[in-house]
Amino acid sequence: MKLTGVELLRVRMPLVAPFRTSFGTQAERELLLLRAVTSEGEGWGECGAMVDPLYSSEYVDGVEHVLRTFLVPTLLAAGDLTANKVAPLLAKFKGHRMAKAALEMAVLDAELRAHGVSFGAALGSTRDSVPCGVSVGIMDTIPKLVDVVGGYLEAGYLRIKLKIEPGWDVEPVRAVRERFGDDVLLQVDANTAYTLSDVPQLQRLDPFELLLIEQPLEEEDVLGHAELAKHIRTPICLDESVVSARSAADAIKLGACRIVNIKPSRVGGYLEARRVHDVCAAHGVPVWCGGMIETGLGRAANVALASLPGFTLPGDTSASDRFYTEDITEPFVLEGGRLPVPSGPGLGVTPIPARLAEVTTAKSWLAS
Ligand code: SMG
Ligand code: MG
Repeated sequence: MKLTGVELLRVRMPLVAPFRTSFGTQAERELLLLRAVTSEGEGWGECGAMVDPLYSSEYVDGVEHVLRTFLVPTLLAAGDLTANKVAPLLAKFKGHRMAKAALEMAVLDAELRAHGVSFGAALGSTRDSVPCGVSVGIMDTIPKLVDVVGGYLEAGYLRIKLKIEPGWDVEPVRAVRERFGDDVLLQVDANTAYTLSDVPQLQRLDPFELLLIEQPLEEEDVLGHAELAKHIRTPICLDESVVSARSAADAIKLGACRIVNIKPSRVGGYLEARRVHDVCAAHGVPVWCGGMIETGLGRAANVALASLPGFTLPGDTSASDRFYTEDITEPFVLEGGRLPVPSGPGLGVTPIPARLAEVTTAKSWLAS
């Protein structure tokens, strides 16, 4: 297969409601899509990066720049290409994992479509649907939060994740437990908002039997997480800190986490995400699939990944209508708290042309 060109599409979609995390509030999702054109057909990629470098260091304009200047030209010049060659070809460029992940995803999609193989089959799927959780933002009031959580439980979500930050942690958790009971699978995500001086406050979450606390401390503080783990009962799950299979192995060995959130964009692509899964499985560490407010394209690939055997916890693989009134693909619809794993070639979904045109704010074509 030869890569002949890549189209970069800048897309902007309103969210059904603002999504507030410990690092900011988002009312719309602006992201980058890639259409890889190859000698065997085309494939789609989606980049997890947000407009501002607040979740991690990457951001949409930076991704676009590194793709245009370094990553895409390298693959265009590479001659015979397979998805497995993408990461080794791009390895000399440090970092920029979200940019690399999007490009690899587009090449992988093109390759799999050409061979008539689905993402799920290629990655090692063992199920045809996956259990779904939902990530619930920080709200202005506790009654509003309880209302929103009630709506998601009614919709069938099998696990609730509450975004937390100092000042919004024990009380929201208590309110959700009091209203919906101890059987609800409940977890929290701090997006690095705490420090080790918050140990006493984080200990106050212990009685609520949470599934996990996600990324309480900063990204680089793996040893801090190992220290925190000695003082709290809630299992620690790492998100931002795990950027590769190697860093996952290190974190596990150091005792920094008992569970891992796998986001393909954060670790440089679906092929590395599978290696993170394999490393965790080898250590008996449960994993689940994270989310970056994906469109139907990224969602399709995430659902495929989440159908691997080590994904034993429900992921942030919510339905399209969790964030979007109208998706750019056929929507993913919750059925009994689960989403079906697409079975068609490649991602198994494609953008609806008229819908894609509506949300596209800029396009550019890169070719050799
Ligand atoms: O796609 O359902 C989704 C979002 C899930 O909470 C979610 N993602 O840290 O896990 C996380 C956040 C990162 C993105 S927040 C803007
Ligand atoms: Mg997270």
